[in-house]
Amino acid sequence: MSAFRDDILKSHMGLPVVMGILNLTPDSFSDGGEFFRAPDAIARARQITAEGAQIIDIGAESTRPGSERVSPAEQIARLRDVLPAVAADGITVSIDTTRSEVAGFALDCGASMVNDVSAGRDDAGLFSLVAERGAGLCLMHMLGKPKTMQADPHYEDVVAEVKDFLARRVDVACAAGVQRERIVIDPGIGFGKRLEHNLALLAGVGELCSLGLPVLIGASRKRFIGEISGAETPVDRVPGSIAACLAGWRGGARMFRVHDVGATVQAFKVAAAIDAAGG
Ligand code: HH2
Repeated sequence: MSAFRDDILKSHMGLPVVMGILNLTPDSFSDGGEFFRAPDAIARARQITAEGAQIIDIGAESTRPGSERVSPAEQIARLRDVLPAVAADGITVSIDTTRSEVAGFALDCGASMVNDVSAGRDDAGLFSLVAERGAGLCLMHMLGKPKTMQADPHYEDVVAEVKDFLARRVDVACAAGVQRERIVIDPGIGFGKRLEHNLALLAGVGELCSLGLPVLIGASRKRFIGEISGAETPVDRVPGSIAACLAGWRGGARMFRVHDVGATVQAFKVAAAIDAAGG
C-alpha cells in the first residue's frame, strides 16, 4: 500500500479510475437509506465492484447541503458490520470522513485511502494519522460547512481560488508527513458553489491538473445537473452525471466518484475506444 495512489492509477493504464459510492446513511441526498442495512450495503459494494469500480468510497455521514453532523461513535457503529466485510472481499476501500477516529477505525479494518471533504480542517489529527499509516488521501475544496455552504457562495475567480486552496492544503498535509505521491485533489463540485462555479471548475480541470496531482471529480447526480436539465430527482440525473465525467476526463481528471458505476464505465470504455482509434 506504500504507493497507494500511483498503484491504483498505474494499474489502470491511463484509463479513468471509477470510485463507486456507498453511503451508509439514512439521509444522503440521492441514495439515503437505500444501503443502511449491512447486508444491503455489502451486496451493493460487490455489485458496483463487478460493474467496474476500482475503489469503493464508504461514508457514514452525509455532507449534503444543510446536513447535520454525525458523531464519530455513530459513524463507526454504521461502518462496523460493513467496511471490514467489504475489505475482506479484497475490494479497495476509501473512507469518506473528516474525523481521525473514524479514519483510524476504517484503516484498521482494511481501508487504503481517506477521503476528507474538509481537507484536514475539521480534525487536526487526520493528516498525521494518514502519514503514519501510509494511506492514500483525497483533499477536497469546500467553501464553508455543509450546514450553510450553499447560502451565498461567492468567488472572484473560482478556479484560481480553488487551485490556491488545494495547493495550500497539499502543503499542510505534506508538512504533517503525508507523501505527495499519495495525494489526490478534488474541486468539490456542489460544496459551496453555484451552477456557474461548478461549470467553471469542470471546464477548468486542466488548471487544477497543473498542480501535478491526480484530480478526482465528484459530480454524480448533483443538483447542478438538475438545474441545467430540469431533472429534479437525483436518480434521473445519470446521463448528465456521465456527461460531467466525460468532460472532466477530457480536461485531465483521473478519478470519478459515481453512484452509477456500470453506466459510467460503459461510457468511459466507448470514449477510450474512440480515442484509441484516433491514435
Ligand atoms: N461528494 C459527496 C460526498 N463526498 N467526496 C469527494 N471527494 N468529492 C465529492 O464531490 C463528494 C465527496 C456528496 O455526495 P454523496 O456522498 O452522494 O451524498 P451525501 O453527502 O448526501 O451522502
